[in-house]
Amino acid sequence: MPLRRRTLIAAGSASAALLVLCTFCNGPIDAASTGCGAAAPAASPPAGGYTRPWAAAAPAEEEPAGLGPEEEGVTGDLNGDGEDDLVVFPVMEDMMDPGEVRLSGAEGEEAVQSLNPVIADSGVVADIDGDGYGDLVANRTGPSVEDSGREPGRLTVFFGGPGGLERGPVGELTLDSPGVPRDSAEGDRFGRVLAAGDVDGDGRDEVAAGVNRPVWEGRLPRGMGDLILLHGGPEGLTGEGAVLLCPESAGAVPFPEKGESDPGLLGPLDYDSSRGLPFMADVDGDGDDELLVKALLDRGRQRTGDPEWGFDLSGGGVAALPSAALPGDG
Ligand SMILES: [Ca+2]
Ligand SMILES: [Ca+2]
Ligand SMILES: [Ca+2]
Ligand SMILES: [Ca+2]
Repeated sequence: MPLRRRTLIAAGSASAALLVLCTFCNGPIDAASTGCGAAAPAASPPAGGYTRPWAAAAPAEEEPAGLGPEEEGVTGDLNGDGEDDLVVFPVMEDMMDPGEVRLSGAEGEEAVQSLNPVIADSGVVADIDGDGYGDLVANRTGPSVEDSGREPGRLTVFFGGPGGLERGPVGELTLDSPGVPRDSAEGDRFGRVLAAGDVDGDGRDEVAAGVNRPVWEGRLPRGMGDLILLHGGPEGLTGEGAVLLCPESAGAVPFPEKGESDPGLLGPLDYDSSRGLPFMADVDGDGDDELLVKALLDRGRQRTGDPEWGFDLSGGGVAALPSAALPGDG
């Protein structure tokens, strides 16, 4: 995206100059340390152009209905009745309590299922094993409030069925699991941001998990994140065939954050997860989902209307969907 790069240089401000200088004086995050060296080949747009299902598929601006003031949550159909169930993650003072699932169509004690013993702060509902029931992929937090943002990220799966959550947690996955790129590290935030969809049309959903870049100069990198594509199966998520996806390889370029000298990337996640939102949708109409990232351009949670970049991951390949190839609002 040459336009954005020109804008950065033309700004000519002290902060922009500082940004460029400090990118190098502080020791750049290079390809060797991140595995983010090569640009992905550009995907060929479909003859009729990309469609815009992302308007419906993109994460909603507002939290799901039914959440309390100290709760966050995600929705999806775990018990297969066609209605969304609500997965609740306590936050603030209750953040070390296990979350719960509030099932659609159930009453009394059966209406609520605890995620105990898992303490999670985010998740996504996806059909990991392809049986037609939504499954919950949960991001486990650390053992205490202090550790929750610093402990290496861990993902676990609860399988859905007619009774809601029927099996799990199973298959805990970290950056140290066999086949997963990168290594676990303090503050890696692996899985704090999640998206799911079927990228290869085999009936099982894949999961894209956000991951912060490695610490450098003792500092946790803010706003510098990538995604790792993970495959699922009957025993949960596996590292086999995992793929590291970097913003730069889809043509995204760094830009300065308003009021800060930190370099920020147009990346999928931030340390506080407010930088970008990944999601999946079939934008070329071939029946497989593409992975898209909607950028959050500032701390005010202002979200752009369209995805900024993404990848077509069908057929085991990695092809870039830079914003220039995706239609805008016009
Ligand atoms: Ca349901
Ligand atoms: Ca399932
Ligand atoms: Ca699949
Ligand atoms: Ca597609």
